[in-house]
This record gives sequence, structure tokens and C-alpha cells, in this order.
Amino acid sequence: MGLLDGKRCLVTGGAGFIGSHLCDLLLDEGSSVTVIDDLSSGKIENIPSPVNFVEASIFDGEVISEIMDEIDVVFHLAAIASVPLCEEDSDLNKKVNIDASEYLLEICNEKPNVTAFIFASSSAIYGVPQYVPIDESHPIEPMSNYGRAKAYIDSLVSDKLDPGSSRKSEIVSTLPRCSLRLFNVYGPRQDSSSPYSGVVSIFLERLKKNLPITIFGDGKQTRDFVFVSDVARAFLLVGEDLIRNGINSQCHKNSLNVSTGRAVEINGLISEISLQTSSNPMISQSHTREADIEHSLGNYDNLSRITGWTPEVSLEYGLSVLINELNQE
Ligand code: UD2
Repeated sequence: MGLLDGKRCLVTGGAGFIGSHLCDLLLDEGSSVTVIDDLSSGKIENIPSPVNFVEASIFDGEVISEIMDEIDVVFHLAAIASVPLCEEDSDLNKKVNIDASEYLLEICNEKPNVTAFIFASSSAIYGVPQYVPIDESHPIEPMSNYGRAKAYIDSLVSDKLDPGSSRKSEIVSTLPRCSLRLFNVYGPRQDSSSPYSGVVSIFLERLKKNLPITIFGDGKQTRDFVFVSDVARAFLLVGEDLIRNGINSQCHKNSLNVSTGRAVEINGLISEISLQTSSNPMISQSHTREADIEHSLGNYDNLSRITGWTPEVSLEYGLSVLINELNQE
């Protein structure tokens, strides 16, 4: 067993898409897992049964503070993950994605029992790529409230806060910690119900319902699709490295891309889905989505060098898993 065996892990947002896969993996590792989730977007049925589930919001300071006495490792994934919702309701974005995360970091730093903190950051912090593949030195120029919130917490975790920032600095000092910048994550349990859900889940859902799929723009835009189990494993490996090496871990105060280094065109995604489902999806073309990025592709060399992580699930295989699931429903 690995270093997380017997560790008391907290997964914030553990009822959500990525968080619930992380719970599965941690339980396999022998960790005892606590989830805090307000079920605003997560689902109770995503949470595996041996988990200690606390139904509360991440901004409920009292609950957080109470839980934290019994926790060794924190995986912070709770967020308002919808980019448009964060635009519509900037107060909610601030409350959840900024203030609650700041508070969580503060609390973790105060508790000597907490020995590692891993934050789910996002490729959204890079904004329009100035070059691809994007490495972690790429300029941080988020284009949305959501991206700015993620960028701020990411910089807090790595102690690279913009000197001009009016926000707090140096909240955390000795807590071993790391941010993972997730590219386009897809896989089982991803919500498909909103127009801003991940494109893979939307396409498969519409196919299942015999509805046309919409391509925004010419379909030549590319994305770096990373399967959710690979993402969960990245969290696990980084957690282990922080436990093993503490503040001497190369993950500590670092921000690491979680991506595959493979660019896939939206048209290519449709071709692969057609091939695997032996179907010819009806396609409707629409104008390019506002603020849509043309190409997104991540370089994951740093994560790989430090932890040995590489993506194991190809897009072809990941899609076959999802298509099999659809066929069984
Ligand atoms: C991703 C993140 C988002 C934010 C953003 C920052 C996901 C699900 N979303 O948005 O949270 O971090 O990156 O850059 O990971 N598309 C279609 N038809 C559809 C739906 C989408 O053509 O029905 C296109 C869309 O225009 C885009 C691509 O597919 O070019 C991927 O769309 P997405 O919403 O899955 O992800 P993205 O990269 O826009």
C-alpha cells in the first residue's frame, strides 16, 4: 500500500464529477475519506458508501474548522465550476471560489495535523494561449471571473501572488501544498445538462437522444482531453509526494498541468464517436461561441518528472468506456 494508506483525507466537492473519482481511488489506497459537499452540483449517488459525508457548504467556516481537526490531507475541489454562472453571479464566485478557498487554506495552515493541501486549479487561468503546448511558465491571463478566481488561489498556493494584488498574501507558510491545472477533463459522471457542460458529455448525451449535435464554429478548434481517472491519479500522486517530502517536495508551492499533450479537433472527436457508435450523428453548425479559445494543449512534463504521472487513458479508450455505459443504460 502507498503513503495514503490509513490517512484521513478530506475531498471538498467529493460528490462532484472529479471529486467522486478521487474518493474511489483514495478508498482503494486505504485512506479514510471525508467529503464535504453541498450537493449544489454534485450528486449524493456519486459518493461511495464508506465515505464520511458532511452535507455542508464549503463556506460554512464552523463546519470546516470542526472537520479539520481530524484530517491529514486536503484535496480541495469544491467550486462553482460553471464559467457562465461565475459571470452572472460574481458574488457567488467570490464567496465560493475565492473567499472559501482562502479560508480553507488558512485553517489548514493552522492545523498541525494537516500535512498536505492539493488545489484543483484550471487551464482557464492561462486565457488565450500565446503558444502551445502551454507549460506552467505561460503568462496567466484569465478571461473570466472563474479563471481569475482559480488564478488567485493558484498563486496563493504557490506564493506567487501578484505584488499589486489587494488581496491577502502569505496566508500559508509551512503547509506542503500544490495546485493542479486541469485541462479538459471528461469521463463517467460528467454532467451533460447545461450548454456549458463538457463537449464530450454533451455530444454523447445528444447522440443517445437522437438529437443533432452542434459544432460551434468550423470544428477545427482543438482541446486537450484528459480522462477523469488519470486526473484523480494525478491528485493522488501529488498528495503522496507532499506526504513523503513535505516542504522539500518539488510539488510544494508548485502549479502543475494535468493534460495529455495531445490536441484533438472537435471534428476529430465527432469522427471518433461516429466510428465507435457506427452512426452518423446529425450535425448542426453554429457560430463560434463567444470567447471560445481556438487551441488548447498542455505540457505535462513537470508533473511527469516529479511524480512519474503520465496519462494512461487514450481518448479512443475513454470514449469506448463512455459509449459502453450509454449502451447499458
Ligand atoms: C473549458 C472548461 C471551462 C473553462 C474553459 C477555459 C470544461 C467542460 N470546460 O472550456 O470550465 O475552464 O475551458 O478555457 O472543461 N463545443 C461544440 N459544441 C458543443 C459544446 C462545445 O462545438 O455542443 C466546442 C466549444 O465551442 C469548444 C470545445 O467544444 O471549442 C470545447 O468546449 P467545452 O465547453 O467542453 O470546453 P472549453 O474548452 O470551452
